[in-house]
Amino acid sequence: MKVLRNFIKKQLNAIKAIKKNHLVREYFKNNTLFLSFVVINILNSTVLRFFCMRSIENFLSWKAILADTIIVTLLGAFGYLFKPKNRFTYFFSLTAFFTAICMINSVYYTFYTSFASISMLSLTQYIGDVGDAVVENVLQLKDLIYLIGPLVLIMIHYKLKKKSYYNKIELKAERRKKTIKSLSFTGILLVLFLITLTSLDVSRFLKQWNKEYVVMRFGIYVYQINDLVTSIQPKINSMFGYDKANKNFTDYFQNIPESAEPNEYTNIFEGKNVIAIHAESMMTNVIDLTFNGQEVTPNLNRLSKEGMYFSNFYSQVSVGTSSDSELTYNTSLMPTKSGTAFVSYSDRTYIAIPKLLEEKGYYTFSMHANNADFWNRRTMHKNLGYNRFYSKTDYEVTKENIIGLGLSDKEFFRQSIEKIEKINEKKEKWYGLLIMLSNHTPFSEVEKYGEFPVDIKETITKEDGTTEEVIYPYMEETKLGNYFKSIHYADSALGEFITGLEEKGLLENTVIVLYGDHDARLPKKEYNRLYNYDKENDSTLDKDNPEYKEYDSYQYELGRKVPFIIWTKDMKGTKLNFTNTNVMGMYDVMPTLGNMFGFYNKYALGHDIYNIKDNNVVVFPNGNWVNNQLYYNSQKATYLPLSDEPISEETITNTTEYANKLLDVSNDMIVFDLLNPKKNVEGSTEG
Ligand code: GP9
Ligand code: MN
Repeated sequence: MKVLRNFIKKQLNAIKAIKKNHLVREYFKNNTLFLSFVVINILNSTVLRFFCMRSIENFLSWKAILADTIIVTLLGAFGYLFKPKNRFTYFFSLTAFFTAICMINSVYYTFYTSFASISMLSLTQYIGDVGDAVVENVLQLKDLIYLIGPLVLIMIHYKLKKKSYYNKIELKAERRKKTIKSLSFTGILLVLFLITLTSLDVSRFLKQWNKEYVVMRFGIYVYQINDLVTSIQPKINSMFGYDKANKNFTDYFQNIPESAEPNEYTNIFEGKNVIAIHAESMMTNVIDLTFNGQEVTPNLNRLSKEGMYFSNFYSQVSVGTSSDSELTYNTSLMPTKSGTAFVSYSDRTYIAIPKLLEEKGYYTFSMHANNADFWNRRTMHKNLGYNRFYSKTDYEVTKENIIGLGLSDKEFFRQSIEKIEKINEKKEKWYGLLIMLSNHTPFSEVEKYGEFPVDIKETITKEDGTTEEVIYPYMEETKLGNYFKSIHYADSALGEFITGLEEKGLLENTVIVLYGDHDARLPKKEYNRLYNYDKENDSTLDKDNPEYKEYDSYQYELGRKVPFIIWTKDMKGTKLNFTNTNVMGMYDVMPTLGNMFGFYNKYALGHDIYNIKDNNVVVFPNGNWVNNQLYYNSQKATYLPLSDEPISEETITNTTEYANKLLDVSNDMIVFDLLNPKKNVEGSTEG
């Protein structure tokens, strides 16, 4: 009986399979054109990834293939709305469009090791610069490979025509049904795709600047659509409200003087060369921190003690992290409220440190051994006025000298010195911004940082007089512990850099300016362990323990301080060698340095710290602010007093209003391009 039942079951399954196969075959036969269209365009996108990112996991990335399928079937589905005889024109036009996207990106990638953006193409200077080169490059065979797709589609079309494929009559209802069926299939794929997205995928997709990642996970077609939306968004934002924005802007700056108010630091560095160091994730809390008597950052400590050190300095970044910090440092403006200035508003006019120094006869350059399109720096550095941006392709990067995101800081600095030496030979005065990279989250390549234990070693004397070494793990194997190892490496790179510059005589007439770009972005509990370690139990002290140091969200937020140092080799022991403890923000750098080097930007949002002194307020992009008296959390409308001075409600209200106004004006200046002299007379840099 059982045998018979199994036999019948098997036969039924076989019939089902045949029927299924038959259906599949039928489907293929009736939809040859649509399927060819789908396959051709997915293949083209895959070929593009193959030429650009030659690892199997990249070009055969199933997420990208799925995303390509979604876009192609989504648009393809509407082809069924046409009568069969007109469908080829629709599918072919789409294929031509998709092929063009692949070809343009293929050519672009050869030049820039990145993918094309519509917003960049709208920059005429860009087209001028690469125009000839593009024409030459188009002749490369690999960029023509994509044409095979449309050619194959034409061939299929003629074959089908011969077989009278287009002769059948389809009623409107049938055509609509087919469209809905294909759209439903796309919908299922879309759900599948969405549920597999990680938060990193989503965040990178929204920010769009890590183009390789977006193409790898979302395919070239989704990338290009996303790029179109991100390029249009700033235009839409700036369509309404110009008059109001312009009025607020004019009001805000009407009482600001036309030139700097002099103080005892005016022009002290005029004519000197500058090396500005953008220290990735460097925080103030590492200064003077030791483990087992070893300094975490001996070189940073030395610079802070020999130079002018600002110990109460804050970075003011938003989602644009490194790029926001570069924006605020260079222009004294705040990050934008939506998008990031570097990516969404790279075509706006900025008054920036390099531009103003160039006007004073400086040669200006920036150096960063990462992909030039990271954070859209290629475009933005040019816009900010850097005469030359040395990026990854200007450096020798081998497998052995990579840490984290790219070239190790030690190697970066070593190769940069060679470049600076050449610049120094040719240029009379120069200013360079060097952006470090190795000390970047997740700080996991511990083996590459060199030995730096972050445990506690104690020698105990036993009753019999013998000694024993006890080791408590403390920060070992923690994220913050790894951060200390990483920053120890970065600090050692910094030390080698200073020595290297000295050896080449490049410190003689040079001012070093160093800023931490933002905090290490590590969870609060990591700091709790650092400050409240219970070594006996290898855990964190209880809150009711008398030794327990409060580390709540206020301490955490204030603990995000980063160092800012101005140093020259002969500053030690002079009147410039001291620690300034007044609260100061990244937006105060431009006015403070401006006074020292002799340049001025009326439209800076920060202040020269030596004019504003202890009256300063640092506004954060989320509306929180801090001054010497208190830290105000505007979201919760609560504050933490920082001094014994009484605080009035009125001061809080007025300062919060000031903070909001400043953020609005800053955002408007960027979004409405108010510093563009062509659009706005008030914003002219002349006069
Ligand atoms: C990338 C580097 C890091 O080149 O500057 O950027 P971040 O992740 O810190 O914004
Ligand atoms: Mn950074």
